[in-house]
Amino acid sequence: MQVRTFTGASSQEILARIKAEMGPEAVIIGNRTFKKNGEICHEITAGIDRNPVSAQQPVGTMPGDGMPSGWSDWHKDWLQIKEQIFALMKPAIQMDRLTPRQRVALEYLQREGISDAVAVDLYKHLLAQPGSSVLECLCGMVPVQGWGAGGWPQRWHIMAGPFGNGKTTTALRYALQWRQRDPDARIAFINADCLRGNGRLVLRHWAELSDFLYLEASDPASMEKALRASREAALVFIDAPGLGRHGTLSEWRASMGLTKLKCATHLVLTPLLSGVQMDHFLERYRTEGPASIIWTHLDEAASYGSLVNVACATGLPVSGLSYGSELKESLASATEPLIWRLIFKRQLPGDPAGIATSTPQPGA
Ligand SMILES: Nc1nc2c(ncn2[C@@H]2O[C@H](COP(=O)(O)OP(=O)(O)O)[C@@H](O)[C@H]2O)c(=O)[nH]1
Ligand SMILES: [Mg+2]
Repeated sequence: MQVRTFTGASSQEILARIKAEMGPEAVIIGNRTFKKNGEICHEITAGIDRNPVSAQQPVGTMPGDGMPSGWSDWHKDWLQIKEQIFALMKPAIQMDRLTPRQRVALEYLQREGISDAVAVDLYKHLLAQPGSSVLECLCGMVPVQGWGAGGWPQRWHIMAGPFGNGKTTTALRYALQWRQRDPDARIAFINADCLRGNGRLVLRHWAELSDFLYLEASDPASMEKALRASREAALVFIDAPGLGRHGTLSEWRASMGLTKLKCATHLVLTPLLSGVQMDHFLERYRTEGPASIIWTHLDEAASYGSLVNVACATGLPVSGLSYGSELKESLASATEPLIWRLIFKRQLPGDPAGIATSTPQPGA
């Protein structure tokens, strides 16, 4: 077994280094937190069993397969170990070092489901920036880039995410909003989820009603044809299918000849999923290039801590907030006040009380 010890200012950073340098199969053997020159330092010891098979292959690869054998078990173990480490670190949060307001806000967020890793991170941000409010720190941790021409100049937009999360509905709503602002805009839909009957009919129906170009692509040849047919459009939505349990978005893009397409990818997620399930999706739907998170089914969720967890885990900005099943008045372009009102006051973007312009003051 190869054993290495890593030190750093945050456990998140150390875990990322362990994963990058030793691979996802590394197992945490020990951890400790200590003070050095008045600063909190973290030390994590990790080990990896180098068996003959994995020693011959680069980390994370396997001939003829996207994942090494037993990868998903290792990944699950890894996530559990990670949570345990952060649970151990939680006592390192000394609430009495925070102001009463900061304490109330942090405790509230923990009840709303922010992960231990995010709680520790926020705590460290608050200590590092004395006098700053919780919202100031959170804004630095949760990037926002609202949907619209200003933030998203790309022509091609891939809508990705698990089945039923609202990819097709969201793309239609984005397109309808765009059309309202620019009635002459040419908008196209490439339905790559066209093997499922119901969603296909809905999309075709609305595309025809709204005068959007509608194309279908279930393989690389028809995708290439569809991309060519839609090149005059100002805005093209590629509606991707949900992936099987072992599929990844980058594999799907490669299989459809989309690896080099200069596009934005919007990951459609719902806070109804959390914990291990969400981590599993984020791992499989990882993507390169400009990308965002669109949160859907907000009207059905009871708490919104996962919006912060996912932002911290992926670094991706939130672009849209969907809060109803209708095509109209159920999707808002994301803004910081809308997000913080949702998290701290559970106000949906469409709530009359949520349409005020001020930002909520957590702990007030
Ligand atoms: N309640 C609620 N339903 C939604 C929301 N977004 C989408 N839906 C509904 O969820 C179902 C699945 O949406 P769809 O766009 O077909 O999902 P897809 O499989 O990801 O393309 C449809 O009945 C939508 O009307 C939302 O924010 N809230
Ligand atoms: Mg769909």
